[in-house]
Amino acid sequence: MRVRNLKIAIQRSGRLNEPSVELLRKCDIAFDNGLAKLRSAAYNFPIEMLFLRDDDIPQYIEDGVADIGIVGENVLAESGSKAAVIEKLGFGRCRLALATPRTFEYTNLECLNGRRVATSYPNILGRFLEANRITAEIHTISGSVEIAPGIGLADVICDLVSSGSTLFTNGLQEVETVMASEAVLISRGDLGSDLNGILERLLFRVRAVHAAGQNKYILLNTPNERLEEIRQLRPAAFRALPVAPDDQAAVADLAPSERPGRMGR
Ligand code: PRT
Ligand code: ZN
Repeated sequence: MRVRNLKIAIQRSGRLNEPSVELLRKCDIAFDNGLAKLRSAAYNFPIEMLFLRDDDIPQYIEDGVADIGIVGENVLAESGSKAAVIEKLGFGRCRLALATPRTFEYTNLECLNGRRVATSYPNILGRFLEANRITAEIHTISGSVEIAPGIGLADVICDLVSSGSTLFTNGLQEVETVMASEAVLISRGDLGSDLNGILERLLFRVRAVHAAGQNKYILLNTPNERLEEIRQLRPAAFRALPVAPDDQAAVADLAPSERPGRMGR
């Protein structure tokens, strides 16, 4: 029997679409990605992409419409879905934060007792307030949360923040982090051995892309007499090519991107 394709749900348009598509392409998965397309099968890997609204992805995975998906941890936590996180992806980083007007004299969470908080994340916020024994009124709104205090709808907001400029331009100050978030690969628990095999192959590639992004390939020319000195500093470095003139060599090495190794003075 022919094994069916693994189905991966990714955001159709929005902040996670481009990095998700780019990740799959870096995994050497070739597919068409027209905006009008809702699904697209890869030409060279047993996977099919489903392009969906991010909020719907956890439910589609639970219902078996998709097997795996890429969403923000914030969306997964809000959905209450049982889909499991199988890999953190390192993009779409942000935080769900509480913010007040800058005129609000905030000292600690107790200041929120009895206040109205506007958010698109009532479930995460409700759990956070309960865990901290704060009684506040949650107003659920689906967008433009940052204008809620200005129009008298709420005293406080709970919204996603990355650079902080939206809060700043709306006269708000960030006062507490409710949760940190980044894009994650999520999966249904019961994929069966064939689909799990495809998922393992995909994960191997995702991890290789991640590892490659954390290293720099160093290639330099050096006089032959300094080769030994380089080997002392970078034992894994190797003589890649002889180069002209004869007393020179090209040396190659891998070094972590954040802290490139010193290969000489
Ligand atoms: O249409 P669909 O439902 O699929 O998309 P969406 O509009 O719900 O989501 P989208 O594309 O805005 O965000 C998708 C995911 O990106 C979120 O669920 C987060 O996991 C992640 N992400 C990362 C962000 C941000 N950073 C972010 N800054 N999502 C939203 N924002 C918004 C925030 O709501 C606020 O309006 O950006 C504004 C704040 O940004 P700064 O830089 O001014 O702080
Ligand atoms: Zn959404």
